[in-house]
Amino acid sequence: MGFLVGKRVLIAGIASNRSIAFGIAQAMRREGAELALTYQNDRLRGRVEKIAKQLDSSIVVPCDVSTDEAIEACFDELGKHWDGLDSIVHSIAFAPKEQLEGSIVDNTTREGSIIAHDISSYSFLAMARYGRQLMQGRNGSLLTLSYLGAVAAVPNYNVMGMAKASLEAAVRLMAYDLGPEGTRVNAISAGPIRTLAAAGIGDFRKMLDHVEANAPLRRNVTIEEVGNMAAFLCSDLASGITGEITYVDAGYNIVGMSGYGNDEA
Ligand code: NAD
Ligand code: 0WE
Repeated sequence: MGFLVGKRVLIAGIASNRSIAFGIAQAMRREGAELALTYQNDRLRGRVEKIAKQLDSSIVVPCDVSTDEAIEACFDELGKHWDGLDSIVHSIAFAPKEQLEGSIVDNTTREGSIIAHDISSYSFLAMARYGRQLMQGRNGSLLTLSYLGAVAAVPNYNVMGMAKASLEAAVRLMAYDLGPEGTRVNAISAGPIRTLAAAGIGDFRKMLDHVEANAPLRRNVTIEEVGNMAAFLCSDLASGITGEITYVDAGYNIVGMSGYGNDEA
């Protein structure tokens, strides 16, 4: 029997079958969870509904996280289907494209910074607030997705690095706040994966090649591998883990001298 049997999970951030959130949904479904999915806008609705069918899910609700009203409406709608919720998966990030290149000092705008932090960090906190009631008394958990750029200077990641640092701090503060009611809060810091969010990034191939050449495992990670860690973290197997950032990156983050000792410069 799967280790998520009887768990109800809301998953936000599926845009395609390459999305990290899709890998997470598949792994959780495999382990027996019941899933509800959100979609950002009408452009994505049909696609997410099709994916929901594959995952035996009939709960598909809109949730553009740029307003509290939409987030509140999403949980109101969910409450019509479910009388309780065990986990929320937040797999959402956005910064205006032109913010993700060149000099962070020259190119970052006040507006770009506000959007990046709003959509990529604050929205996780807001989802926790509006989901809190449904999660009462179930020893549930919240999960978000981060990236190495939160804690190290990654070229071009720029203001998204600031937003991910804020997100990781939010994980710790939320874990401290919600711990007394039994709710755990964690993040997975994933290695680079070719998704829609990566599609717009120049030189992404070069980053994947760099990780493949230098990560201890000498390869990149998959959405299936991130999905397995997500399923574990949201399960009772992880009942003692909260406030933690877990790397699923083929070990790349522990290397202290990338390139030295292999053929890459
Ligand atoms: P993706 O494009 O498949 O998913 C990003 C999702 O964010 C989409 O579903 C999109 O609809 C959603 N989104 C953006 N703005 C939104 C809004 N205003 N309201 C609601 N939803 C909104 O890409 P992905 O790579 O699967 O990204 C998921 C998460 O994983 C992000 O937090 C990203 O930072 C993180 N991450 C990605 C990588 C990578 O290399 N792909 C690595 C580490 C972490
Ligand atoms: O978190 C991310 C990407 C998030 C992202 C992607 C986009 C592309 C389209 C946020 N906003 C936007 N806005 C858009 O208009 N990653 C971890 C993937 C990623 O993005 C990078 C990376 C990596 C890795 C950008 C620069 C350098 C490295």
